[in-house]
Amino acid sequence: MTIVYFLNGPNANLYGLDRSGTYGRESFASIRQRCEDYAASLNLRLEFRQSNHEGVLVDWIQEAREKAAGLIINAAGLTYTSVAILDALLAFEGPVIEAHMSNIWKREPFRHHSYVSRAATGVVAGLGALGYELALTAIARLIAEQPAQ
Ligand code: DHK
Repeated sequence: MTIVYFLNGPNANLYGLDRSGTYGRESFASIRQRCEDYAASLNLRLEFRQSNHEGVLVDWIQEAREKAAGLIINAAGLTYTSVAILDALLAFEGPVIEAHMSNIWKREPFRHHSYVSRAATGVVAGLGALGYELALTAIARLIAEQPAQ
């Protein structure tokens, strides 16, 4: 079965609990379940993970090089700072989708520059967890359309 890694960065575990409402009311556990169910309907095996630690995310991206056909990442606050995550993503050969719950370009200027984007095939932002389902749709299609090795 085709394996896709969906990696989530710092504080994503707080979605639904954040009082500003920026990331909606749905809990991270519920979003995860929704993504797993949707991935299964696309015949994808999903590795949906979250870490607050940059090095752990780098390790998972390196692991994905060996195991995954595609990768979706919401690096959260590390999007704007992490050359290490960018370098790990550049070493990943399959399609990469950068995902954000919020529309990062509508927010503070420091969220307008993404290191992740340099390694991303495409970007989904501002659509909440719906964007995660769209990212899964896109990655399934991109993997299926890849030329045979
Ligand atoms: C999530 C975060 O935690 C923020 O640090 C980013 C991103 C935006 C999101 O929209 O999912 O700036």
